[in-house]
Parts: sequence; C-alpha cells; structure tokens
Amino acid sequence: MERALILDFDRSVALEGARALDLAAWQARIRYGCSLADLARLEEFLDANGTRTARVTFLGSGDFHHVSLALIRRVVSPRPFQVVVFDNHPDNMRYPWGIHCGSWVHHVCALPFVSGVTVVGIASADVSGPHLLENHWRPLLRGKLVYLCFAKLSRVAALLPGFSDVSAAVDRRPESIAARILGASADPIYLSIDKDVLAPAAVRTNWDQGVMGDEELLGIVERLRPWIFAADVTGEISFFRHTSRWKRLLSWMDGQSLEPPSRLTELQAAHHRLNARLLDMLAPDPNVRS
Ligand SMILES: [Mn+2]
Repeated sequence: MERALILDFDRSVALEGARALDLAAWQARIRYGCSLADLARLEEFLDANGTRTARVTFLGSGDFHHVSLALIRRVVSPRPFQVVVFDNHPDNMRYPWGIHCGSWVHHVCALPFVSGVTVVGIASADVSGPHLLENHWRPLLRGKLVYLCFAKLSRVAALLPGFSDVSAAVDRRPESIAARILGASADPIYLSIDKDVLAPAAVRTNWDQGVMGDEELLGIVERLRPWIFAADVTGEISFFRHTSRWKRLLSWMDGQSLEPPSRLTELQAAHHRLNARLLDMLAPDPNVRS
C-alpha cells in the first residue's frame, strides 16, 4: 500500500513525503457533489493511472468528502471492515441528485463488506429539530450506523436508534470513545477524518465546525491505531467559485460563504502542521527514527 497520497483537486494540501496526483481538472465536476456516474468516472481515471487506495489519502476541502466512498469501495480486503468517521455532520442526509459531501455515509452503509459505520463528534444541527427528518433512517434502524454526538441531544433525538449522546465530559474522553468503538466491533478500521469535527480554535474549515480539540482527536486516533489499516483526511480550507449556478445555490443554502476566506495561507499552514502529525501517527515514515 502506498504510504501517503494527495488527491489534489483544490491545491490546499502541502505535505512532505506524500505523492500528489493532479486532479484540478476534476474539481468543478466533483466538488460539493456529483452524479454517481461521475464518481465512477473518477475511479476509472484512478484505475487507469494505477492509483489504489493508499495508507493515508488527503482529499482537500470537506467539499470532497464523498470521494471517501470511492476510496472505501476500492479497498481490497479479505474480510469485512468497519468505517470510523470523524465529522461535525452525519454525512448521511438525503440528497436526490447523486452523491454529495453530506450524503456519502449512506452509500458506504450499503456496501456488503462494510460491517458497520460510526460517526464521531457530531455537534451540528443535522441531529436536531426538523433536520432529523433529513437523515437516512435505514442504516440507523438496521444498526449498521451509529452516531456518537458531542452536543447534547434533545430528548426526542436521544431516543432514536443509532443516536448516542457522548457530550458529557466522562463519555467523550478519548479512552471512553475508543473503548466504545472497539467494544462494539473488533473488525479492522478504515478511518475518515473531516477536520470540521474540530473546534475553530484548532483549524478553520469551509464548513460549520464542531467542538472537538485537536489533542482530543489525536488521542482517540492513537488508541484506535492498531486497528486502522487505511485512512483519509479532508477538511482543508480552500475556496472555489462553482461554475455551476446550481452548485453555487446549493452550497450557499448549506451556509457556505461565496467570498474567499481572508488569511487563506495562514489558515492553511495550521492544517499542514496537523496533517503532518496525523500522517506521522497513521503511517510513520520508515526512514525516520524517533
Ligand atoms: Mn464531512
């Protein structure tokens, strides 16, 4: 397995020791959302190019999180595996026009070789009020999908299948979260990190952010590490003016800014530092001895 790969759609990742595959020509088509046919075409391109799922893949902005589906279904594994997602959102919402960064988890749950999916760190409005109805219910009811929520759930939400409120300090300790995941399944783990799970004090992303600290995230990943065989990382901050008015409208409705963030270089530098730490933890460089 290749150690570190950047699927470089948006030029947001700079990381020593990682191969970058230039996908700028795909950005407009894939970013935010795309048809399932377009995602399959991207996979054909990766195949033609000899690119397989790497140990750690960096995807750029969380606007590309649905590319995780492509990486996960391209894993060749002799046995079922589980998927652990860090995200401020369930990414399991209804989206009738194909697949997008907020609906891909639903597609992963349908894969027969994925034994279960846990989304950790949700603190967004997607698990409260009327938005509850926009979640895909099947995987939650079947027990294939579990949400570990970092914000206090309403009394109604706390009763729903698959919803766990781990917002209390004792429940959200890294050792408690890791024990909960590993206690439910000892299957190998494919890890998908969207850094929007982090509080804005850690890094800034293109999306509304959660409440997790960077050391908290690293603490959980460290404990899951012996089970993790591959991972991807999204949540960089980058800016793109969609050429499609439809995508401009949809992303604006989701609360995304139409203006480029100020201090972009400075904000990206904080991501570069965190990415280097994540890569170091998930796939230590064999040439460096500490
Ligand atoms: Mn996401």
